[in-house]
Amino acid sequence: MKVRIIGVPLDLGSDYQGANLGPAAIRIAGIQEKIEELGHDVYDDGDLPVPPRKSLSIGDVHAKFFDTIEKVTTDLCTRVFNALSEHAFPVVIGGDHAMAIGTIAGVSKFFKQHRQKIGLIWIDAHADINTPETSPSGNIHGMPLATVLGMGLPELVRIGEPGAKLLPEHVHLIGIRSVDKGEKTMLKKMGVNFYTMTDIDKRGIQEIISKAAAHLVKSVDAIHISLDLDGLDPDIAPGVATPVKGGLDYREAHLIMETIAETGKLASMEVAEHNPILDIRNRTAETAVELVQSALGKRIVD
Ligand SMILES: [Mn+2]
Repeated sequence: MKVRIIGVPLDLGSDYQGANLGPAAIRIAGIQEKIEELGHDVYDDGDLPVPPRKSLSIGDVHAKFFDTIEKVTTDLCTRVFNALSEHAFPVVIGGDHAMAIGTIAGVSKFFKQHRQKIGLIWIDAHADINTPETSPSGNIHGMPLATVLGMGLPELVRIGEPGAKLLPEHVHLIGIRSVDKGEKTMLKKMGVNFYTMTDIDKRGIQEIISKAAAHLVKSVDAIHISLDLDGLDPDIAPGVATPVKGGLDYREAHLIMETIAETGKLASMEVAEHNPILDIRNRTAETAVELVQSALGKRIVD
């Protein structure tokens, strides 16, 4: 398989600086070589241009830096669409999670063109389903799931194509443990499938991800994984802006990747929120690379 790595050095979606260094740290952890080890042809497209924070004004305090985020995610949408059009598997490395607006717009645009439906596995400590009206911080990295479902800032919702990029019932949100008040209402109203850490404690990740995978296999044509590294436990992924205790452990996260890989429908993947400033000896980037390997077919015994 042909794989394209697309770097998105974006940290404008968060108040905390440093996620713009994420792509570099993930490359240092060997993402290209580790994917090549699995027998894939890997092309690194380098990083998308993102202007420095100091050259910009915040703009709307309810959706900070939205005009620049609009430009970057529009660019990303095109890159992801082009990669899929040449039968490559895009691996998008970030960068804060606002980038998912562009990645998913590109994936959606490509599969809609072929009259195919997409499903989404979204791993996160947070629900990312705020809108400018509900967000306590105005940080767009807390809004991407709402945006791809067609809710929130019109300038971001219309990226790629107007409106929602997929159906809420085709979203499986896994690992949440820090959800804002407005988001709780939104999650239930939208009808997204979600699994809190309590659900995972009670039912086990194996049951949850097997059922989610089986559901997507019968209802969609292609699956995208949006992996926010803060969905993982801070012990294995300390390098994130908004860590929350009690996350997915190392093997739980790998089982999610392995199970989705086994569906044969995984079409694209992104890894968001790595902040090397906060990391410990690049541990988070290494974890991220290992999870990408599992998603792309690595098995303990082949
Ligand atoms: Mn997130």
